[in-house]
Amino acid sequence: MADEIPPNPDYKRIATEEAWGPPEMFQAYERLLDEGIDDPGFQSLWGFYWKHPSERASLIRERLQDLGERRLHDMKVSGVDHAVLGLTAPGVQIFQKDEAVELARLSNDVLAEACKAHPDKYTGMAAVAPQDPKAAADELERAVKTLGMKACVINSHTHDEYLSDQKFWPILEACETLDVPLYLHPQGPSRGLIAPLVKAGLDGAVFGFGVETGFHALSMITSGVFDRFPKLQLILGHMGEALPFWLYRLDYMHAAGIRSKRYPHMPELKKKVSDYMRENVIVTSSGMPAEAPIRYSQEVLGEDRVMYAMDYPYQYLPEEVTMQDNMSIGAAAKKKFFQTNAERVFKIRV
Ligand code: 1DF
Ligand code: MN
Repeated sequence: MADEIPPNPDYKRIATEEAWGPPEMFQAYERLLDEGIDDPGFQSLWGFYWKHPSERASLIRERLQDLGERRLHDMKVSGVDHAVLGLTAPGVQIFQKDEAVELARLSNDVLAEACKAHPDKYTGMAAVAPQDPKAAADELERAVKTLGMKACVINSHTHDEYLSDQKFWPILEACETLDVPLYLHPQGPSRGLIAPLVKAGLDGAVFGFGVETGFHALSMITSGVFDRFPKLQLILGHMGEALPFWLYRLDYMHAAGIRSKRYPHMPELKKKVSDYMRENVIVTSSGMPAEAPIRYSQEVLGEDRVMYAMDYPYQYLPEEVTMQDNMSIGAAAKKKFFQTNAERVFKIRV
């Protein structure tokens, strides 16, 4: 095995998009697959990871379900000091309402136990069932106030519906009131987006996740979510699902569309799209350990809005930690990237 990556004397490494899941949820995934569930994104993703004999699929099945020695060992090997954990995609969002609500509670209880057993190693993000927005808001409150969770994670669309839809806004209101960020994590593209992507083999993390989740985040901005909830902080993985690269065009074309009233239902916003990106969005380097997009995002969003993430176990490559250690950015910016931005965003001290 490769040498262990030693601790860095200048900063702790806090990985902010680390995935896990309880056996109970995966058993329920298996049942959905065996029933032949009509959901192309889920079939593509979990038909592979749960059923496939390849080394990648079996390692991921095992690693996801471990919140103990194996995960802690892998963190040590890769020099990750602390992991912010979220229920893997699509979490409970694939189930019907009652099962989703129940499994969200179970997941949060299990994750809270692990965080309590290893407070120096783990921080938890709460899973919720958007299928029942009121129950989701209540569960988030329970998870934050009694289980000590520090964020809410939602794995993009829920049965093809997006958080731009006001029926979900009680969840966003709860995030704002409880003062916890919302990690909008990818899952497979919704029914209306996915067909050509699956056909090309590009619906997954390779590209389709970003299409789905970048669109989702943008539609939250353009539907006025952040005018209604100005303090809400949205975390996006994968270098902001490419949105930072688009800022100029988004500002120009969004304003042009509004000016000409092309879509009568589209609201005028108080600010430019890029203003919300700079005031309400934080991005992480999950899956994107490359220096150029990290530096670019720091430049356009600010050094306080770019955080490190590994995306264990989907992209468990210790050498990617070294790549990011070695970036030619200043010591202060690097400490923000690896440590202090995450400490501020999740209100933790590592
Ligand atoms: C994959 C990637 C799967 C990510 C994930 O959850 C995930 C993958 C199911 O490689 O299929 O979280 N990711 O965030 O890049
Ligand atoms: Mn991920």
